[in-house]
Amino acid sequence: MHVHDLETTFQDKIDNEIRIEPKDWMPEKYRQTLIRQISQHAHSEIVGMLPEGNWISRAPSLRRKAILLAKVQDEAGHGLYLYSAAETLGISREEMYDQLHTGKAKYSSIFNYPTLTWADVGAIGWLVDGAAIMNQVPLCRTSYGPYARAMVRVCKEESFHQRQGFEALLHLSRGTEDQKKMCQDAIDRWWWPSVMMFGPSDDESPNTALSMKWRIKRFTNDELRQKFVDVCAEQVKILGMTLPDPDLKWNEEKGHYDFGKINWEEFWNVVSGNGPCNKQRLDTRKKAWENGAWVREAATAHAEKRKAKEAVQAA
Ligand code: BYC
Repeated sequence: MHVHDLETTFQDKIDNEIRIEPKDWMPEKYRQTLIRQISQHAHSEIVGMLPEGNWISRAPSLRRKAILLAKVQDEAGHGLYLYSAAETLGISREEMYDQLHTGKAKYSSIFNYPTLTWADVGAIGWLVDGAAIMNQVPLCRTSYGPYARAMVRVCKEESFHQRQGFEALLHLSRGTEDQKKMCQDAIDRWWWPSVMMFGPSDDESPNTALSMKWRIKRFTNDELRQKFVDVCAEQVKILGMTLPDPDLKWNEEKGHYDFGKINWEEFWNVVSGNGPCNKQRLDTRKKAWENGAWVREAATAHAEKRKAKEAVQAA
């Protein structure tokens, strides 16, 4: 078939909600866009274990510790499904790790902020996982089959994460004066970075147009951000706390909340490697990769030994 015909057939499938599968023909740019987005998503899950992991040994009770351990472990699982989904597009896991470690691949800006108190664990669950769900529920219907299927399970787990975060904050919000202060302080620090997680505004988002045409994305960055603000502006009332935005106001005409200006300078500064924890996060990942070298070598040697043994037995 002619490339033009292949492209038409491909777009027809997309328009008719037929999933694209690994062995189907796809435009090279579609493949590259998916590798970029899925691998960056995977890196975000893995790097995302670090800020919360910081509190596992200091969780205030055994119950909180068990929940947090399970949550952080879930994030590792999400990373693994996503790396596997990206591998179906013809990139190896080693190559993806290399892109992360050399700074070629991005990961979510949000994980470059520090977790200063226990309340940060609650705020991450409520706001960061809350933002993640907003973005990921539509990805369950993304046009590439393996990515969409991975997202179904991820979303179920994320929704539990969001609730555990909210519940942890609710507990603090009904506690002592110090606990209430800690709760408000965490919300104040995590709010704007969470709003930024959705990426640049639509008129500054170079990838959105094609990703919408190919139904990789179902909503634009600004559409999802607005949904997130609308939900949180109501939920924060249940906590009896406030969001740090004096311009947050219900707009009857629009049927949405208006909100203040986003500090895009801060966003791009963090994305380009200069956030409060970028260096620390990457150094930790690189060290883990280097420290794990012997495990990878031993596993490979063992697999080869078994293969050789099986070959002898089969002969
Ligand atoms: N941080 O044209 P745009 C989680 C980059 S993990 C850093 O709008 P696109 C969790 C963007 O990559 C959450 N970079 O791009 C885990 C692009 O640069 P490149 C992660 C960002 O792809 C543990 C440039 O800016 N979720 O939930 O159309 C614990 C221009 O942007 C960010 C995902 O990865 C950012 N925030 O849209 C708790 C979801 N935003 O790549 C929770 C999947 C933008 O051209 N990804 N950039 O060099 C997506 O949905 C889309 O990739 C985005 C960006 C909406 C993020």
